[in-house]
Amino acid sequence: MLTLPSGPFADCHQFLDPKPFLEECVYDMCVTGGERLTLCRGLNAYAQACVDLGISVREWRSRTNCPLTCPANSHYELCSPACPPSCNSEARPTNCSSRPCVEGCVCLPGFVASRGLCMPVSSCGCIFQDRLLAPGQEVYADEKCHLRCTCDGATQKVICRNTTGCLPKEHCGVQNGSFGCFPEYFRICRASGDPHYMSLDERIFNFMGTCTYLFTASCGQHPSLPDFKVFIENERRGSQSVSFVRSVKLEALGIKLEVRREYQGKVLVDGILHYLPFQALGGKLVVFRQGKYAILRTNFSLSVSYNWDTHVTAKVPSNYFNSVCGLCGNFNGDPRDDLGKQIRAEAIDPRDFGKKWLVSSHLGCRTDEQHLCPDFNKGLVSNITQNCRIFTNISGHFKHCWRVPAYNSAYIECAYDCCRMPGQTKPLCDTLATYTAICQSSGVIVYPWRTETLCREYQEYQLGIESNACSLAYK
Ligand SMILES: [Ca+2]
Repeated sequence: MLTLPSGPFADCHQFLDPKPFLEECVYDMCVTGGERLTLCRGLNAYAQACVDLGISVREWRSRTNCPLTCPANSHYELCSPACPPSCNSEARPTNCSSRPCVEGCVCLPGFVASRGLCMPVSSCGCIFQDRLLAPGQEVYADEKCHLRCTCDGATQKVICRNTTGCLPKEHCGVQNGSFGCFPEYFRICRASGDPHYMSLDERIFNFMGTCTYLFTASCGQHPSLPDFKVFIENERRGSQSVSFVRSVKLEALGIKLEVRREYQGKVLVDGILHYLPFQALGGKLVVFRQGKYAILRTNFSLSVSYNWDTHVTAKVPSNYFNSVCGLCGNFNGDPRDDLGKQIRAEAIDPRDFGKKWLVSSHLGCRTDEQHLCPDFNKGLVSNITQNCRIFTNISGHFKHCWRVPAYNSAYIECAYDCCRMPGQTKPLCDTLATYTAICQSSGVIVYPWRTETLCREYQEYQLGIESNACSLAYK
């Protein structure tokens, strides 16, 4: 067929000698035992060489049974345009109209060629200030974050509008390589131990409820900021008067994420169990593991962590200032009003506050647990002081932690837990682990404190330091 004077390649013979192609084809067919694919490849080589010289060949594929497989949303054509429509029409070669047609796959109407495939025109994105924007992507076109431009996928045009600029408690600048409005700062709320709470405004209180509560949620924020809700479910473990976190839920961007104590290393996404790391909505929500913690992070700078055991944090960006509610308080910079407004000189009872944020009750859960230490006696006090001295030792393992504001409550929490659960070492170990994480997350070094006799059961979770370094005795 390659050399037939009346064959499909005849028009090309005077420009390109087909004999070497014929010889090569025969040789390859001999080597492969007459394989059809080899024949197709040999014929295609000559057809392609002719097209490259600007010579069109006639239809040869059907009579040789060498069909061309075309990607989705395209069909085969013997004579198709040399420069098919693509997302970037400006990048088209200038001499397209004078080029002869080529054999190949042609995208169906409404689709364009992109990286060897046919994509819907609406997925092309826009070219703006010499950069490519994805459909729906928004950027600022000025240095003060006032002119906001959006790529319209349907038209590939960028639409710009004037805005009032960044929200209060946001700054306009560059972060992680992208330019836009970002929170000025963050505040952390946490529940730890049995459990102790520290609100976003750093109010510390104890609340022993064992039901499900609203930990923190958006409440009346700016309309451009997404809604979110973080719930914690507590449980009683052993002791009758204390509670621990059993589950943390984050609802944001239409997805429900839950990290439960019984599913170590995993996350429930809308009720279905997934291994970590996990991401949804093209990375707008991600869940990954960092040390002993599950980190749930959103694209609007809110993140939640839980160590599948006792310690939960919610890191809230400053653009939600004075626009959150729940056990973590209102985030208005004033710790005094975090348990609600004080009426006259009466002390505020965290149980009343906790009741306010009760979301659901499971069988046997209680919100009105006594929160005072029942058998607080002098013997116990000295015992507590002994156990918790590790936190107050100014030259000890936590000696650099004093510059971390949240560390101030470490000793109180430790004493409280030891009082609640006398004779047990787990509360002390948990408090030590919690404050290790708090100090380390502030970039402060904590010296290895686990020993053969203290908190030995977690030896495998060392601080990333060789285990012999931990023989430093706790005194
Ligand atoms: Ca407050």
